[in-house]
Amino acid sequence: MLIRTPDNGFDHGHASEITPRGVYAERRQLMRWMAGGAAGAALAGWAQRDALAQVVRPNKLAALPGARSAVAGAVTMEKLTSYEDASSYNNFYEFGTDKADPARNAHTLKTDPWSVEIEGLVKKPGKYALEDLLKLSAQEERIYRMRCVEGWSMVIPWVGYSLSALIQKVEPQPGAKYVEFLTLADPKTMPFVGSRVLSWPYAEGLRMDEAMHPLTLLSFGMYGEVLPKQNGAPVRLVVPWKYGFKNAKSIVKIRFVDKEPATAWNKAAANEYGFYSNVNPNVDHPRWSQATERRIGEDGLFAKKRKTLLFNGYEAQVGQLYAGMDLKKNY
Ligand SMILES: Nc1nc2c(c(=O)[nH]1)N[C@H]1C(S)=C(S)[C@@H](COP(=O)(O)O)O[C@H]1N2
Ligand SMILES: [Mo]
Repeated sequence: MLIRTPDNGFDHGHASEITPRGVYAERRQLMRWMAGGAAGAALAGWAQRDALAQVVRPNKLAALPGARSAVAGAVTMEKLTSYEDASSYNNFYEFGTDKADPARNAHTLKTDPWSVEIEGLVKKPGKYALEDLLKLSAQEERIYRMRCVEGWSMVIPWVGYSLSALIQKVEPQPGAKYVEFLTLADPKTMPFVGSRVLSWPYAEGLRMDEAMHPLTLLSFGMYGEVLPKQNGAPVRLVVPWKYGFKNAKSIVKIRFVDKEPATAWNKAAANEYGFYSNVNPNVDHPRWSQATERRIGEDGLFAKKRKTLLFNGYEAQVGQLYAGMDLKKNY
């Protein structure tokens, strides 16, 4: 989602964002075999996850299992994106603007010790240690589609719990209408903080009812392990009906506010990235269509694009949040 500014000279349009992937033919064939047909149904989810971990994970991170979530809509049976793709094709601009940069550069991120500061219109503000956040509620596994504004998607088994569990614990005041998320901006460990592509720290926001929706996940892991650094360790947001950029990584501050907070991408290009950022095939990005998407892992020369679904397919769960709103205006 690189944008053009007079001084960075970047102009990555749509097509060039979809960098051709290396072909790992044998591995992919194996995955297809594992996930295909009847075997696929049996191997979907847990078993497939374990199989994936064994096949593509030579150096595992610490285990972080979660019980399968019972939240409505929290588990899609679609084929999982391989761990390798999900952890090597990333957006994390603090570590560079190329999709391969985060996996290359994020090793410098220090995730221990870590704490998240809760502040603003809330009865129990304070600094919450990661260890305490991890235990605040039971860890669940949720298999979500993730759709990036650039036109690609993945299916990832996240581990975490509903953000609402944390919000209830810290007791927002009645005046709190929005939740703002601020992420780490440490120039010593993040080589691109200080670049002028975005203003730092990376900021995101949700309306209170969006933040309280059971599908909104505070995530600590994926594929049964703690998050890799390039995926936003040690704690990030996953909001499956919104474009990927709403999913703030490496969160250090959660602030309860009364007004719609500024967000990093909206500040960078307000006409391209609105506050809501709901996945919507009917509202084009000014420079490209949002009607279709490419599933990462299916990007062979002849792979068909998929139709993008309203709210990324989560309309039954979240459509009500936007009843009566003009989604063309509130993009
Ligand atoms: N702090 C921070 N969070 C971020 C970003 C970023 O650049 N910095 N990029 C966003 C974008 S554009 C996307 S698509 C997702 C990508 O998450 P993933 O790499 O785990 O797939 O992270 C989002 N969260
Ligand atoms: Mo994105």
